[in-house]
Amino acid sequence: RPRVLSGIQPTADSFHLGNYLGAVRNWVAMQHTHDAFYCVVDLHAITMGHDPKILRNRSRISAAQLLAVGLDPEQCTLFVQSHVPEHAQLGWVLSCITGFGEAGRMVQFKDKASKAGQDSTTVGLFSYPILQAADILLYQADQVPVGEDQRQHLELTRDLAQRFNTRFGKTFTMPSPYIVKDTAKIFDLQDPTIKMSKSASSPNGIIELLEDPARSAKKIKSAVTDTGRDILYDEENKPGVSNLLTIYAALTNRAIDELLEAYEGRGYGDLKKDLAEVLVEFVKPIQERTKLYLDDPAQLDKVLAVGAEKARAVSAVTLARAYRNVGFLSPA
Ligand code: AQP
Repeated sequence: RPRVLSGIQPTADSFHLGNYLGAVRNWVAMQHTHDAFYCVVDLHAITMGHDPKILRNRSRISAAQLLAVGLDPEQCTLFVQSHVPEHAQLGWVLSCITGFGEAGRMVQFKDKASKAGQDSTTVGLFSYPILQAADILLYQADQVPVGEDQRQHLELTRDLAQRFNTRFGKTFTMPSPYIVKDTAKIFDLQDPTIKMSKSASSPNGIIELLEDPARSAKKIKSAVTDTGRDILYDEENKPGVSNLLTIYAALTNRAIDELLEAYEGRGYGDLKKDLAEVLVEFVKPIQERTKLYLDDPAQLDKVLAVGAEKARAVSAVTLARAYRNVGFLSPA
């Protein structure tokens, strides 16, 4: 079976629909076809400033949500990044073969740094994509299921794998991004020209899986739509309606063409009302299951402990090989 690795940051009290449709939904599918490793990347979550108590809580909420949307610890390895010290260890080695200019060209870093300002921008935020490369390469992943916003980081990962292998001998598998075109970028409901995002979206622009479903329904109904009245899929001229169609199609497993046919001659209001209902029915069981997992933190911690052990069995082998190849003495 090909190997996959992906991660999600515990930086909010809930995942949003973009996280789910762009990435996590594919994780669930791939656990049945791949040797899958998924992690809650808490090391990444401290790059922008955080509160320790909130972080701890969000790490548990993230793991609970991943189980609630369908990850099965019998089918995949689910773990918390900080439980596996090899991530930080390999991150250091990779940072020593990454150019300063190369890391500085990462668009996500530039965006976040420009918003935070120089005094609040950490070195951790700068080296974030290098740690991400370590996450992936440690597991010798063949594929990395992510949203479109991660494509550049994946390119860096590939460059680093290639460079390391060329300089120090074959050590890492070359990973490929696994990006499903239809849902690679879910847009903000209030500004459908930007991606739905924890940090950049306004509260009405983002659907959180764990928020009150009535609130989600309201947000769908007040989503910005476009001029004209026809329901058409046209990303350029009708980004708002197109985004709603993408979400609708993904949640119902229907083709966009089928939806266009069903809504021919009908208005935006009908589309929004129906999508709101679909969404409410979709999130309700996820919320119930998340609550069940959170109500039993001992069991959740056990799942994560087993996951960390399985993850270490793989990552320790890769790290040892990388250390050896880079020239570190083996401990006697
Ligand atoms: N809008 C999106 N559409 C499709 N995929 C998305 N992802 C994030 N936003 C969208 C994918 O979700 C996965 C987890 O991402 P993350 O943990 O890195 O989350 P994030 O980047 O912190 O999420 P945000 O909302 O994008 O946060 P900010 O605004 O802080 O950058 C990834 O695979 C990502 O591609």
